[in-house]
Amino acid sequence: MSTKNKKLLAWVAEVEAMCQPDRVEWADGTKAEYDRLMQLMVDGGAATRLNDELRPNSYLFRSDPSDVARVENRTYIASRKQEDAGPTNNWIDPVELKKTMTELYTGCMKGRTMYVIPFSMGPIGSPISKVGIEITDSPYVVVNMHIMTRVGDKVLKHLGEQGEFIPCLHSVGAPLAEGQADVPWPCAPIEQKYIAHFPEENLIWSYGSGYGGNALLGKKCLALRIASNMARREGWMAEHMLILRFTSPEGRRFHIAGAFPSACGKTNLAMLLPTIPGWKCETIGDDIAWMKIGPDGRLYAINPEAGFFGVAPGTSMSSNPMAMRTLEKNSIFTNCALTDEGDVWWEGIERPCDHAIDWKGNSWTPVSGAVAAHPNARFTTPAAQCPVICDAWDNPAGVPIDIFIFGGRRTRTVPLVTQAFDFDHGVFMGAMAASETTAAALDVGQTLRRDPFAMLPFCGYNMADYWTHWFAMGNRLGEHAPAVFYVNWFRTSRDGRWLWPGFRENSRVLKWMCQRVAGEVGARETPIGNMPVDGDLDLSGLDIDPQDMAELMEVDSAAFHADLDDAEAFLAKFGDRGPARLREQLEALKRRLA
Ligand code: GTP
Ligand code: SPV
Ligand code: MN
Repeated sequence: MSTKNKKLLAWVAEVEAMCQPDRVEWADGTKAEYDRLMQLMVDGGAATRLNDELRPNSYLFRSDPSDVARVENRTYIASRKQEDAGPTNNWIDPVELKKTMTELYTGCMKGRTMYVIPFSMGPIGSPISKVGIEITDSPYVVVNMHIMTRVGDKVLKHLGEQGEFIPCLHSVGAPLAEGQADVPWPCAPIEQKYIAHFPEENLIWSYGSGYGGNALLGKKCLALRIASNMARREGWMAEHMLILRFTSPEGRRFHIAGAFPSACGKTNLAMLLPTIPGWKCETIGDDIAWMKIGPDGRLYAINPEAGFFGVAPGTSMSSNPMAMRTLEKNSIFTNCALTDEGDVWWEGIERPCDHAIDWKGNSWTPVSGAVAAHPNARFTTPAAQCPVICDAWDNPAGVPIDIFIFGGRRTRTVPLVTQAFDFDHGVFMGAMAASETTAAALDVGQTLRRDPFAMLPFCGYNMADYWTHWFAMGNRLGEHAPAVFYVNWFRTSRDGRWLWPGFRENSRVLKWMCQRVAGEVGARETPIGNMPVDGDLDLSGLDIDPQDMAELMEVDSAAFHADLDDAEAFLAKFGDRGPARLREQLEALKRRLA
């Protein structure tokens, strides 16, 4: 440990006194530390080292079957006033919540090591980056943070004696009594889990879960819920967006940021290997974008993360070859299946598997009648290993965004692609976005829900104020505001087939967007937005039924009308706090559909 930051030292001492760990270790971010913690977890039965010939330096973990995803019902925005959290967030008075959680935290690290992880979200020293300190009793969290963020002494050095940091406290909530043996995946029962945010103090307290966004606090808790608050106060944006660079055969570059809800295709699009000749895609980020207006008036984005925490099932050499190559080595797998050869396996990997150990640790065969990998099984892998990582991915200045894409999972109603008439209309599209729910959250059921800007679970304040902030950013950006598009890769036929091949073929839709921005193609105006003129969407070499294509491009006014009723009811939840410009957009759409 090498810091003289008084605030940090005081906070660590305070947490140590409360949580009562057996010992305290400061994470230095080195490979030696990573290897030592992995060995500790292999010895303790929490991790399995994979076959080094098939998957060098990689490990598999199986979580407790109750702790497999984010828990939205246990996620709280504890602002002083409830209306500042808004109708879409869970709220508890911060004083009350701290009291409840202090009781839980008292003695909660007994028998365990408390790790102090200094980390940077974004390149160290970038004007957009932030320093966080995560305190955790989970060595699994430490090794994941090594990959997902920039960890260690270099962060402490940058922080200095006076620097500001975001305190992130995490415990799995499973103290060990004297002599009590540990379990492979310690966690607390659901009613004791709290993923708490105190936005007015830039403070995060998480208790009871060891999984993903519940526990790796730099990600959803800091980089979205807390950062969205800071961004609004400071005039920038923290969004649930992938970032990519798309380059035309002539060498013209377009930077695209896309917001889709969890498990709706960000990682896949970010690493896209285009099927159309001459076009090139390079990855900058796959989940989160922090964006600030630059000196030239354009919007610059950085990826605050350093790794990908991606959905494993469905990832294959045909759907996402660049992800498959990224995770060939130095990766952590959670809740995937283990093959007899000592490699990982999951549904949709497009490799045969006759026998495996499933995510629950049981013997599995293809006729077992259950999935081998949990639907929210994940890989943690270093961004720098991605074969198509963009050379600008860790540029502290970021990349200038030309295009925003919104979207979600809609089996019906929503066509393949539409372009907003202008930025205000684009904000309306983002605000009214809806998606069918996925396995990325444990407790949201299987329904269609409104998920504005894919931020429903991640906006750390009143969503109505968030929309106002989007309009304010639009005002400031003016003619530099990115063009806005809405996509749906997930439309199905009446007999349940995907109508659009998706994945690598999505490059065709990106090409159309870039050509629109470059003024190379026109558009057909429809009530819901501008759509491709017949022949402009490049379908060359693609074997797609013209009937399916027609259905993908259809605008069903009656279905949109029904959707509008739902959107209107959603907007009504926010009362007068919802921006008038959003209601104007809604009325205008109604008139166009009539
Ligand atoms: P989070 O990490 O939870 O934020 O998810 P994400 O938005 O990065 O989603 P991801 O790219 O991991 O995709 C999630 C699931 O959607 C996977 O099972 C993919 O196979 C599937 N998927 C992604 N893109 C497409 C597509 O274009 N078409 C279809 N049909 N499925 C897709
Ligand atoms: C998401 O759910 O959007 C994720 C996974 O990216 S987690 O980090 O668990 O939030
Ligand atoms: Mn995500």
